[in-house]
Amino acid sequence: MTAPVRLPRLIETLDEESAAFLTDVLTGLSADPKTIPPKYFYDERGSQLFEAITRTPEYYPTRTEIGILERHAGDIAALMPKGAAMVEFGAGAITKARILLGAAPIEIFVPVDISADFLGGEASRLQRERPGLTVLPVAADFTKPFTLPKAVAGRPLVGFFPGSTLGNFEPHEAAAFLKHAANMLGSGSTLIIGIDLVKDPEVLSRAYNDEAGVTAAFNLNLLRRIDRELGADFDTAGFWHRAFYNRERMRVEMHLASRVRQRVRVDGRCFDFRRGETIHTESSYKYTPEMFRALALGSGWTPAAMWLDEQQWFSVHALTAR
Ligand code: AVJ
Repeated sequence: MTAPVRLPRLIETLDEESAAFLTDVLTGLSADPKTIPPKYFYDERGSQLFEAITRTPEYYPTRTEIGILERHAGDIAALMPKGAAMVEFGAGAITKARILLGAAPIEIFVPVDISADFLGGEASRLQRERPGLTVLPVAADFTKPFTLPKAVAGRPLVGFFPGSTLGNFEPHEAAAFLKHAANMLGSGSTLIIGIDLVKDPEVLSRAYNDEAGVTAAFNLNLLRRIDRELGADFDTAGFWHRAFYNRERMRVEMHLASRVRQRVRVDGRCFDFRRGETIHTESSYKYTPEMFRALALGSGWTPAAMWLDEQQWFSVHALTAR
């Protein structure tokens, strides 16, 4: 008798993922104004381009947050129970977690990221570096409920959500995410979260319009990905990167603006663009410390501590789940 054929789990997940990608793109391009969720920036090339953005002189958030984590690693680690499991949402290159893992009594590390290939490589590199730590990567869209590995059951849990990724969420989505994280990690757990702060609009605008054009390439890569994975016919030369700070809404907006009047096909469907019409690809909300603490307080968390850099450009908060 032959054993039943088992499809590798990764393949099934990928099919589900590209179906969701297609649905989200068709829905977003049918909307007025047109929009595509920023989580789709992160294919392998997009993840690499994001890492390159963090090295541009204009993009201050990454190096500022790393400075805060390094300077206060001891204080942050002191809030973590011994034997804790740390869950990082949107782990990417795992640079920032390494700082905390070096200072805190964490025994299990669960990096969660939507970019499965990138995550796998980074997780095995970390595991080789730290044989005493158990690294259990989870490839998942952390904006939706997902299952934690069984090995963390009974451990005190610490969530880690750096990079101001929460800023990508609309305010109501940010509240929903924080509630979902509080439920998943459980009452008494800790969340360490990095939040970019409101500041001089010039500084904000420059951070999303770097001279070298890395952010532009990152934004335009989304169209390449749609062409490649969904068989669309976007011509990237027909669009330009547009980013600005929207003061009323306290957010940086990124758009892809059509240089001409044109028609684009995605999966057999036509989408018309007026000259100058944009696809809104990302919002990056900025908070004041007070606004963020109020959001946390209303979403199941009690603010416990906050650390800032000298210029007060970026904040790292410790929250406790009620
Ligand atoms: C990873 C969402 C925090 O909004 O600053 C960087 C992504 N976009 N440059 C941000 C991003 C353009 C970044 N986050």
